[in-house]
Amino acid sequence: MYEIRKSHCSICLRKCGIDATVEDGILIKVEGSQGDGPSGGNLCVKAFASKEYVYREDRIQTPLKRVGPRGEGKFIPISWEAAYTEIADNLLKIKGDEGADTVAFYTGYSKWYRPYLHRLVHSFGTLNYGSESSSCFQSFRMAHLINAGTLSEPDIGNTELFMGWGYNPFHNGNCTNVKIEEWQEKGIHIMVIDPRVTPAASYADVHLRPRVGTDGALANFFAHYLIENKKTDEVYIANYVHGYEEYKAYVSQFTLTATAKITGISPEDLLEAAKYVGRHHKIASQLSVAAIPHHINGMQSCRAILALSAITGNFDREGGNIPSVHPDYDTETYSKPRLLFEEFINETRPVDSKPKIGSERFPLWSELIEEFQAMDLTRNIEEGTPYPIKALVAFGLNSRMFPENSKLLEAIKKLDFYVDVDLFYTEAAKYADIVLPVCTSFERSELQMVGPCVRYTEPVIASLFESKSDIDIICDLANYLNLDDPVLRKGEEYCAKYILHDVGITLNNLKLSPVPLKIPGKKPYVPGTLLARGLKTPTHRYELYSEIIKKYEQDYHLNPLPVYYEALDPAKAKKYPLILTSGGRIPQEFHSRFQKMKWTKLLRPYPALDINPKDAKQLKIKQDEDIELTTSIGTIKIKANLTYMVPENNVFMYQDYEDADVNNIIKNDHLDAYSGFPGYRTVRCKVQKIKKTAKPVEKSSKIG
Ligand SMILES: Nc1nc2c(c(=O)[nH]1)N[C@H]1C(S)=C(S)[C@@H](COP(=O)(O)OP(=O)(O)OC[C@H]3O[C@@H](n4cnc5c(=O)[nH]c(N)nc54)[C@H](O)[C@@H]3O)O[C@H]1N2
Ligand SMILES: Nc1nc2c(c(=O)[nH]1)N[C@H]1C(S)=C(S)[C@@H](COP(=O)(O)OP(=O)(O)OC[C@H]3O[C@@H](n4cnc5c(=O)[nH]c(N)nc54)[C@H](O)[C@@H]3O)O[C@H]1N2
Ligand code: SF4
Ligand SMILES: [Mo]
Repeated sequence: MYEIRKSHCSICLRKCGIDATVEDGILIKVEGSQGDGPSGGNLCVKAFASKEYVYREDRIQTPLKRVGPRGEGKFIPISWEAAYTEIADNLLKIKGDEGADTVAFYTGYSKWYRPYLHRLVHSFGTLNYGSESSSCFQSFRMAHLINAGTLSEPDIGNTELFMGWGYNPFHNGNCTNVKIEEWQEKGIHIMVIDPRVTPAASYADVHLRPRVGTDGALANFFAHYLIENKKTDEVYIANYVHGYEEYKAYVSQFTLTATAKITGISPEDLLEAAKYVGRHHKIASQLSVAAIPHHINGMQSCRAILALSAITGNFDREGGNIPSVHPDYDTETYSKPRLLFEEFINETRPVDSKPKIGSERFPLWSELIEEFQAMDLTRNIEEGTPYPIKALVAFGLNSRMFPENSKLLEAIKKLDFYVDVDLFYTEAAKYADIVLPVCTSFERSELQMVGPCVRYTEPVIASLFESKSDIDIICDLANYLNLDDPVLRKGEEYCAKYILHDVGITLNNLKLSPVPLKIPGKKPYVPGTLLARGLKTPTHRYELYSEIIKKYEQDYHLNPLPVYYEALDPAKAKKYPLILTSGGRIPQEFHSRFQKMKWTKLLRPYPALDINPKDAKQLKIKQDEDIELTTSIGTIKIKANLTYMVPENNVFMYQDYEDADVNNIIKNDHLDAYSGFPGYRTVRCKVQKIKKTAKPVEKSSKIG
């Protein structure tokens, strides 16, 4: 007997609805769920691989206790009771001896349990909660907060020109929001700014291909052109913008000639593009939360791009960039009623904690972001300053996402105690004292926002082996640690009811509904509201000159204007003539998670470096040939993929390959001083074919 049950995909953020076919307690098929979630019943290749994902052979089956040296991977299975007791004993001892702040809590990409983990960290008594967002999204958010005090998103449906900076939705979540054809039918013009030729670029009316990491210069050039040619909105600027004169003076250096030299785009194309932008009034911009910030000038480039919406009068205006409704942030702009995630997280926030990890090195990050900057973790453990981290509790730590990750693993060896909670038996798990097994979205309950709706999915199969849901583990830990947190200690459903408190939907309503329920009485945001009320910046205006950054100008040499500076790593250009850009998404991979998936691996079975055929010809490299990719700190072996999609002198590859770990050859101090983000996408390198060494002639032992 089979049954179709409602579930959802939890691989990426989009939470596409799934109709799961289950037979005798086994997941046998997944299909998109019509009318559930933004995908409208579509699923991408990753969700279609759900069955293999759920039943992957390397899933952790029971709690484990390490018995060999860290990293060797020798464990014995133990009971949940024994694992929890050991964790609680160790963490409470470290807290008692050294203070709660010496325990760091970390989460990898998964977002669904984050408010619960964040609350646990607060209840434990520290602010040392960090995540993969030290390399994703938050730098983009910082730029928004600095400029406008809030996140914003493009109002594409009402715009005249959509500018997509590092925009290729076909590869990052393709089953959902690719509406380019619809927009074009409505007469919306599209400009894509991407060094590569991509599916999205192929639709663009204008495709600009700047050298990677030079978007800030391009944006400042557009600003200079618009100002010079009186294409700005002077009334808007006078009423709502701060620092315009300083900005105007600064961007004047981005002349046609200077910008052509920086970006590699010809002066003629630059001028054409600027004129094209200037012909439009309503302009909406979207920028990648990864590709633009993943340079050491990334935060300021985001600011420079966003600034265009202020000088053209497009911020908080219909058809421009509208303050956005992010469920986890921006309580002010998030239209009510809403889920109480923010209150849930902050109710137990400690008041007398030490500054978060990375505060001394990245004070701007520390002021704006509610997390520690994880790119400072390795240094902190090694140097023990300003105070030492003694223990790490990680939910899904994929060490391979960190630059020079072998150093992170070495540092982890020095910790007094380390717990890792994951689905799979990863490299980082091998270093843990205790490893806990979690289950997939098909095996757990979960409350979540899906656009303007809320949904509660329940398990469609029993959790495999002895695995548990992350939230159950977090609530159990609150009990074993004897925390003064009655909410968390009452378990997942009680917490869900707390979070739902204000929206007029009960948990029972949700359990009975096959589709997500719209939050009643939720009012859509009216553009202009925030401008009229005054922005949440120090001057209550849109800050082209940032009063927040000004505080760090003298001691940290941070610049309050959206300045452009070179992003390439300073290795010698002569020795490393090519630029390495690692990270462009490929549809069938998802960071570390699909590396061992046989089905999706069929689409690209081995790690490959995309290289322009002209560069390949010069290097005498052929398609699929084995090559070496070398940076100033190391070499990996990989196969060549010859493609005109990538520009000359610039090689691209995806990250997270076990046998070709690109992040391990990127220096861990190649970081953005404003955000702490790694410069994954502007690294000097060289490529060469692997010289076939002649096989040594074996000496015969029988000398005749
Ligand atoms: N299939 C799949 N989907 C994913 C993920 C995944 O791993 N696999 N990861 C998820 C995550 S965590 C994230 S953050 C998002 C990221 O998703 P995206 O924001 O789409 O990021 P990328 O695909 O890395 O880059 C988008 C485009 O930016 C271009 N680009 C690279 N460098 C530059 C630059 O300096 N300037 C400009 N203008 N363009 C540049 C690239 O060529 C690429 O075409 O995807 C999410 N979705
Ligand atoms: N070179 C380069 N490096 C990059 C990037 C790049 O573009 N280029 N992108 C950066 C970005 S944007 C991101 S977001 C990061 C990727 O962020 P990562 O954190 O590296 O992402 P994943 O590998 O998807 O997941 C991390 C771990 O979580 C585990 N996991 C999966 N689901 C769950 C769950 O429900 N519970 C628990 N406890 N664990 C779970 C996975 O098995 C994995 O071990 O990589 C960053 N690194
Ligand atoms: S876009 Fe793909 S991976 Fe992301 S939730 Fe939807 S089906 Fe899953
Ligand atoms: Mo990301």
